Amino acid sequence: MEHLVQLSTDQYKDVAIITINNPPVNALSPSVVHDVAKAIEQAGQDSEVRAIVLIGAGRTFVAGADIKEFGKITSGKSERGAEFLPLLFKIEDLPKPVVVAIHGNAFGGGLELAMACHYRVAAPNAQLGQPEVKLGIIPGAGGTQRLPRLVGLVKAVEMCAEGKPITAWEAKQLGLMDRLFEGDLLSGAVAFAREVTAKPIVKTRECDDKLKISGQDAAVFDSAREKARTKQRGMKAPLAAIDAVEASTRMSFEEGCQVEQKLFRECLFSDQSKALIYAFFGEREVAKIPDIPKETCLIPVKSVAVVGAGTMGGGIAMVFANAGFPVLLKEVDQPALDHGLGTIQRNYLSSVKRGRFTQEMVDEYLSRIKPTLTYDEFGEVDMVVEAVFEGMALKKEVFAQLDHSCKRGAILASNTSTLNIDEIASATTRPESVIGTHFFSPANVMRLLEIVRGRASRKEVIATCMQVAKKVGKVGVLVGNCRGFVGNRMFGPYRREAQFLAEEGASITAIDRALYDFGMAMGPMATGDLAGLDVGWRIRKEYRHLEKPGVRQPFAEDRLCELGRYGQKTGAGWYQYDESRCAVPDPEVQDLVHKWAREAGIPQRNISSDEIVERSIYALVNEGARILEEGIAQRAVDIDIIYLNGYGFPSYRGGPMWYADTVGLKNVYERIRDFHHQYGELWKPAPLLKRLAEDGKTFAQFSQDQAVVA
Ligand code: 3H9
Repeated sequence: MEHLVQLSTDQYKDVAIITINNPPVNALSPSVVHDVAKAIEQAGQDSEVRAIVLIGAGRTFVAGADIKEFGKITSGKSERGAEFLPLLFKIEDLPKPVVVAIHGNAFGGGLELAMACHYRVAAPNAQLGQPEVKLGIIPGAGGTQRLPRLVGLVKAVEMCAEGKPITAWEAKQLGLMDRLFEGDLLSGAVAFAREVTAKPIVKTRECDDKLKISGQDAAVFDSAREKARTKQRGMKAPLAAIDAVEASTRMSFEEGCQVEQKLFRECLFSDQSKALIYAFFGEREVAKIPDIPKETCLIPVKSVAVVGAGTMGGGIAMVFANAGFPVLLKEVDQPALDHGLGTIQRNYLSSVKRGRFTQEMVDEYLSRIKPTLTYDEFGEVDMVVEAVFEGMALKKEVFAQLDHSCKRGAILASNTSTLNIDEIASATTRPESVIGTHFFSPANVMRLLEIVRGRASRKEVIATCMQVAKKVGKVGVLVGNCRGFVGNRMFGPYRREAQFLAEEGASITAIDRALYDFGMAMGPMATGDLAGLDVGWRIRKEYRHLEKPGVRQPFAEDRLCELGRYGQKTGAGWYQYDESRCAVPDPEVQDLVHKWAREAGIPQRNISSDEIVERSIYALVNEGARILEEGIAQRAVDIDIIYLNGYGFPSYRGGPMWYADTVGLKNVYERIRDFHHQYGELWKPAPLLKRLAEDGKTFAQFSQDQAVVA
């Protein structure tokens, strides 16, 4: 086995080179830290060595502490990790200059390591950051104390509290980087190290110039807290990170590190951090499909076509164009095509205004989208995404046409959000090439992509779609074929309960407020208004014949639709909307719902926010348990990643299944059993939930057990 850390010298033997080699991202496991410490000591004692270069092997410098270790620490299985902070002091105190050479990422502990070195040089593509807050923790090895000393308070607070990385160029301007090398980084770093041997050593921890607090600086922390409370609502780590940086202005470096340590440990042992770390690994796990080996052949996808230039089709075309794919965009007639292109242009324009893209970038993206009214050029493309109106007959017509026009081997994907992918595939002579790619609206913004596996979908087609998802910046999650797939199937009961609660007397604003306070990006009523209440209304009408007689069904939303209140698009739904689409509570709706409920004989009562949350979230969990047992979702984590990326579920709660595990499945099951007794059939506990609750197990354990069996 290769050593995790290698010590060598350059050809003149006066510069030692310490290379961290812990693929894939050189995470600082306790063994790496131990070996770096040994190498530093050895190089320090070598009388021939006048300077040291620290570099990472492979694709990156160091992506941070080894996140896997955190779980071992919080579960009491490991006490290691305490050697890192002393190593940083050791490096800083060395009488020989230590130059760190950064390529790829210097994240978290990687940046903390770099800041303890005396000089930093980098390749221009390097990125530096303290992204710990995204894992629910804060920098834990002096990052909150050294960073403000190098970049100043304002930037340090921003980097530690928001977790966004900066480029090497920005780092250079801020004083975090000493030099950038376009060419070979190692030789540049070695030459630089030799150049600085004669200079006096400067320790970052002793540079207090940038910490001087002026009247204005004091406000930095207040406004950072204010921003954190709105932009990272509900999250504890950003506030802790701000406290830790603020400590650097009030006390010595050593005392500041102690404050940081205390806050770091509080965060590390919090439920939020456990949930966020679970989500970090979950996002990577969903890319792994048990029955599709890593080496599965991929279909080369160099060009795509999108059928339908409506809201979804246009957004999907943008997604591909932004990622470098030439896109054919097809509509049925010129006015529809012009309308679709107009929307795309307006969307791009607003991205330029918001500073997300430059005009040059947008010109390039637009040049990749080729409008068309025919299927004439479809024979050339490698993948088609159909995004026409949601109706089976129309979808089948389009797929029969695609079968006729596309080359063999091309991927034929449908953006359906509810329809049966096998039935759509049956309109072709090649169901093995047909698959669902369910984008979420707005497609160019939402990260989630549900990839729907049809009965006949080939493994190569699935593996390619998962890879395409990554290429276009989406989190692809493979799901099975059923009505609504995973996300929308669960969302049905969730929104059903919201309506029931309104019909039983909860106010519309109280329902939304309770779920917003739970952490959802939006309450269920406001979400309905945003998506359009008519969408669900149409689907319910189509499937009414499948409803069991005698089982309670919500009616308020259908009645609102009958009154022409479709939500934001008609200026009124559960709420009223002004020009800026700002929701205003509508007392008339509230009165109407009460009147309808009384007429239907539904007793009115006060409903607590706890009940609102339990009924809504447990409705998700119960349906999720069915989906899991049926194998529609491969693992509990797949459901969670869908909810975190497509439905505004708070990341610090890990997703509905993880959340249920933390509440305890026994508690969740008992509550659902109560609801079953009170509200009947629709609350029948999922058999899997019952079983796991009785066995004292979690959804996560169930998924692990399944993996072992497979
Ligand atoms: C920290 O540093 C705390 C400090 O203050 C110290 C306190 C004492 N550890 O994402 P990818 C794995 S906290 C362990 O697919 P990419 C990842 O799971 C840390 N494993 O690649 C995956 O494994 P697999 C602060 C890690 O190129 C593989 O590496 N740092 C770690 O798309 C490839 O990853 C962060 O929060 C890790 N630190 O993106 C940075 N990082 O192949 C977290 C990655 O088995 N990492 N892995 O699925 C990232 O943001 C991205 O991984 C990165 C590369 C941008 C680096």
